[in-house]
Amino acid sequence: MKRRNFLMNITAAIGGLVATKAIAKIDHNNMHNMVCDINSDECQKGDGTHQHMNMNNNQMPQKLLPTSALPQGMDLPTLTNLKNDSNQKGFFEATLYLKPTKIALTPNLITEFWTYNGMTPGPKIEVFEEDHVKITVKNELTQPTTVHWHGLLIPSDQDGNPQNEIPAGGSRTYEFTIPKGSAGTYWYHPHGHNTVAEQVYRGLAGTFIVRSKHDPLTPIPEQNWFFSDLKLTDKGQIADNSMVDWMNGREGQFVLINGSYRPKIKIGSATRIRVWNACSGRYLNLSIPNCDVYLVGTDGGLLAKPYLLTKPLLLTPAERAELVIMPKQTGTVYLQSIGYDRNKMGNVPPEQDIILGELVLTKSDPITLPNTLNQLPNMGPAVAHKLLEYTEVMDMKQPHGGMLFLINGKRHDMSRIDLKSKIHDIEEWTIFNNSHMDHNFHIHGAQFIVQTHELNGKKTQPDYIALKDTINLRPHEKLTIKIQQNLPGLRMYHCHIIEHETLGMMGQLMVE
Ligand SMILES: [Cu+2]
Repeated sequence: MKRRNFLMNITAAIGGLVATKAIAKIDHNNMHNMVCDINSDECQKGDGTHQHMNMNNNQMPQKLLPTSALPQGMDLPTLTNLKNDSNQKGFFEATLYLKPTKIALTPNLITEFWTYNGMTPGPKIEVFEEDHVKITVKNELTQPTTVHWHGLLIPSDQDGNPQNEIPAGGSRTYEFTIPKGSAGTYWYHPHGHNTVAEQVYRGLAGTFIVRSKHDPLTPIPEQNWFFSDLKLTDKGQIADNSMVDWMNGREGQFVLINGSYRPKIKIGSATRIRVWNACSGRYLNLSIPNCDVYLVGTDGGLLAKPYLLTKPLLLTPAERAELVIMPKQTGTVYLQSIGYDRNKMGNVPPEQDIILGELVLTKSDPITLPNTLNQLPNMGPAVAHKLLEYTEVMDMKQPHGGMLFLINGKRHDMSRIDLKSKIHDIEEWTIFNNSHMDHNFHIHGAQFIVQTHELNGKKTQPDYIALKDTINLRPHEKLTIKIQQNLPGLRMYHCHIIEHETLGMMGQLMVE
């Protein structure tokens, strides 16, 4: 009997579900030991093998909670501050407890998250430039963790590298001084070995704001929009990653702002908004209708001068922005993420616009923003050059559907130093996304300035000069950045689609 007939007979006899399993097993055996570039001809021969692999290695579909199960339209919650236990001026001392926490999303829906101090997002840390920070972390989870202070310019041994894990039940104290001139919008999240994806999607992430005593935007009222992604099973519990999540980066059915689903956000006058994309894999392409929207800051602090946005603001996972929003009309509009095609793998539905919240606008007199916001470092000529290449390969011996995401042909290895830099050297890095889907690039220990984008043979310069620690790359895009590491030690660089980072797309830089 031919295989096709054989499978049809099984389907007829015992139902489609089991037959699907049988196909999966046969295809898996056929593909065993296969290693290929996902874009190569070998990987996509006419039998559609590539497509089958994406489908057949998928887990049984998980039933998800309908989006109608969570309340919408609540007032945007404010983020709770982490209490400073010190009375000493210029000193911030506190404790973060990591623990499983049951949270009632509705009176009938109790979800177990992993939290910092019982809340998700974790408590907001707010300090001034030059403050000394001492934070003790008590790990009450059953797996090791670290805390990475994303974007902050602090010593590498205090930055939560995967080599420095806090064991389950253990604790450690992180201690660092916030450098002068580094006021900006940062965050903290775990960075342990192979555990980041799960720890973040279970709720571990929080905001970290560094203030300047000479902030040119100080009189403007502020809001914080911390975007996170939540995927709940029909039982209301945090869903495991599916194969599609591992391939494309996890996306849940709920996008939350400050932990609330589609909240109501009141903007009664010109308002400064700090925005975080703390989603594991979701790209946000923010549309804020009926307002003048000025971009005033990025990952590492304020821009040199305000930049009026004329299109949606793309924020990829881990990127931050500071905006000043001035309502032009009174009324209620949707805050949306406009569908952005990042060339996901597999049979996934086309990207759609999604509603993130409801903006209740009150027209107010526009304010004049200062012409100059910040003095950005003038990086001179580069004295060293580095080249990174992102690729994707399939290796059916690997878990999570067999995808590996590589930098310079290698997957992350904690014991290997991939690159070396001399402390204080100004370097030019070229990052080449030699793959078919968008990835972003994040590096620890420094804020860089993008010099050029190159796509389809066309070189362009960024629309504005900005301090960045995370930046997106389109498929086959080449990006050059200038970067200076001013502290010695080991630094990680990686794609911040957390599943890709976990599946290998991370490297290690030693600064000496
Ligand atoms: Cu990636």
